[in-house]
Amino acid sequence: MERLATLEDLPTEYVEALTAKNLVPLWPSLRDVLPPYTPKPRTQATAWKYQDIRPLLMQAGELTPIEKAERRVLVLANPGHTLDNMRATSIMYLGMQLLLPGEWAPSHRHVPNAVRLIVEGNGAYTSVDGEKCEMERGDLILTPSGMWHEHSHDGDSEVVWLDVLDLPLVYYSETSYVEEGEKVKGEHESNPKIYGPGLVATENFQRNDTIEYPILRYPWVDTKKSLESIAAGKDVDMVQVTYVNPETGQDAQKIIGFSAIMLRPNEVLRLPRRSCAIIFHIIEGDVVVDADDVRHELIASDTSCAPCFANITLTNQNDTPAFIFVADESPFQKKLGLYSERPRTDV
Ligand code: GTQ
Repeated sequence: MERLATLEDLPTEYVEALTAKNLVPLWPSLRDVLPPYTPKPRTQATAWKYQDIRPLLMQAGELTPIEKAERRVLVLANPGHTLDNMRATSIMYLGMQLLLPGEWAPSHRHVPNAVRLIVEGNGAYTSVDGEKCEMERGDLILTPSGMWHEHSHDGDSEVVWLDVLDLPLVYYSETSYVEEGEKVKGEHESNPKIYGPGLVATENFQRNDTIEYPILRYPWVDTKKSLESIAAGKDVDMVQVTYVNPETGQDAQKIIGFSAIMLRPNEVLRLPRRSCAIIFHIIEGDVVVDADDVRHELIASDTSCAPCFANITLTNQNDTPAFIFVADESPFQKKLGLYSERPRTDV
């Protein structure tokens, strides 16, 4: 491709005359915004070790009372986007949130979609539009756009979870805002809309309700059991389940996709090269993540991300299985016609 003229090739007075009228020449930036053949991601393959996060998060618990934080979160920021942008990838936000015994993170609702993946502790729960969702390690809890949510803690140990939000996308599109809910802790019941595979509350069924988000809590015990039964099959290439909305069979949320991978003992899994960035969070076991020439050795509760079109290989070097929670941008990209796959370049 032809090398194009730069800003320096233009007379200073001309550039100043453009600037004064809010005009910009395209050609000096054309190859940046339309790079030849492959996107140039700012997202860097980055890992956040839980052993680094945990002491600093506990310190936040001492330094900042929950009333002064509302959400006591350390953001897992990708240096490629600069830290103040609070992005793990271009459209995904990650945060580690701490709730101490007896604390309450008050009710609010906002435009960005959120999920929680529970990392540590017992006795906390998130209430989503009045439905009480217990938080056990490895559980996935949805708080989709516009749904009221508050976090409470009746247990006696610290509770930590990973927040995954589409906040960077929503913020960039200038649609992000929050509404404050009741100032008092709500009384909530476990009242799931769906009680098991193929079972729905008759009340909803008779009213012919379409429930937009029929499942808000996906317990880890069930996810793990599903993975193990897939792994027990013959000739299975990849042991992975996707979190879906059972009403539609589509992704559980609209913008970020969620799944879980089981790496069998000593398994080496080479992922397809895809146009979306990806996040890995280790639930159990040890995993070596290679993304092109960057290697991260992760253990339970560690988190990493890889940019679009990376050649990603996941390796389990142990004689016991490993379990990984995965978030990616594929629902967003597929809905907008941006998604593609390419052959690996490391074969
Ligand atoms: O728990 O509602 O990490 O509103 C960022 C924004 C968590 C939450 C975050 C939020 C929340």
